[in-house]
Amino acid sequence: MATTAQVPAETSAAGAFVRQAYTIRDRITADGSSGFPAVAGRYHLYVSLACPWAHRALIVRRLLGLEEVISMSVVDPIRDERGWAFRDGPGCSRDPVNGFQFLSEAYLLTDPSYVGRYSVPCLWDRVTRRLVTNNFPDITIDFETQFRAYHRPGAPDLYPEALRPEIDAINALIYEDVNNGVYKAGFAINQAAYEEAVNALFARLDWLEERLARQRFLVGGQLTEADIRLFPTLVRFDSVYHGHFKCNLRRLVDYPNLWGYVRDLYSRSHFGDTTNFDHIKRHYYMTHEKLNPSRVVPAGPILNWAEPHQRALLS
Ligand SMILES: N[C@@H](CCC(=O)N[C@@H](CS)C(=O)NCC(=O)O)C(=O)O
Repeated sequence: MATTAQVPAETSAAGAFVRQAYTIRDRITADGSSGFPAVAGRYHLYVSLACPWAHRALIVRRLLGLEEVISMSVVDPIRDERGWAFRDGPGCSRDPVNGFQFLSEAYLLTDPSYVGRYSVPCLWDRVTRRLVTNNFPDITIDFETQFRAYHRPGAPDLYPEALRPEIDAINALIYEDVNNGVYKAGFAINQAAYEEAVNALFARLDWLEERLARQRFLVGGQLTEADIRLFPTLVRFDSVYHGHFKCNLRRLVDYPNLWGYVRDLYSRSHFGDTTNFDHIKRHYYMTHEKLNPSRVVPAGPILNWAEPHQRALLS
């Protein structure tokens, strides 16, 4: 079993946020050579609608038409010291596969000595009764490349072979400075670590703003895995990262191209309709008690996602 003991995400000696390494890292393969064959009805995806890493998997599952192939449960957005839980509530689902009350049960059945965080997204295997992976970058890539036989007719190729080097390169930059950058700013425990993260984040947003002035999508004139990974961070930006994580040099709406780009994606099937601001805001403001001890959830910001954009002219 490809799991190892680990320590939770925490802060370095210099006060910087350090993301834990992913520890359950098996892969699903079309030919079954990994021991986990891509088979309809075998796997179950656990997600939170609040979580940007899980949001990627939600979008890809729907874009590729895998809803009937890979089943899914949505955890309650409020996480306490027991971790993610299955409760009744708007937009949440119970766990129909195992009847778990807490996501920790899936981790501990997989590896009774597991000491890491019980994170979403993760993928459960009904046959071996264990988690296959909680390594979020692999989940979307395996949906895109290993489940091809089950994609809906006309499904987009989100990870085309010819574009993979460029997609991988831009994903690495965006992960470091933007996707994880907002967490590094938000969870820094001293001024220097915060400033380093926030400056790198906004330098990268400035760079993306320029790139997206000339092209509709991040790579190759078509929607790819790179856009799927950037969208969940951008769509949350003004609602949670700007205030709660102190990423406030600028708002996203102050960047005409980035704001147009994210509205363009939001208006497409399976981007806006997988975005749940109620779960997003309640999760961030009510779960990170150190950052927001009152757990009061702000009312704003008011954002007009339907504002017209001219992005089609760039195609
Ligand atoms: N597995 C990764 C990435 C996924 C992730 O961070 N998921 C968050 C939600 S956005 C989570 O489930 N955290 C659970 C926890 O910290 O207890 C990690 O834990 O760093």
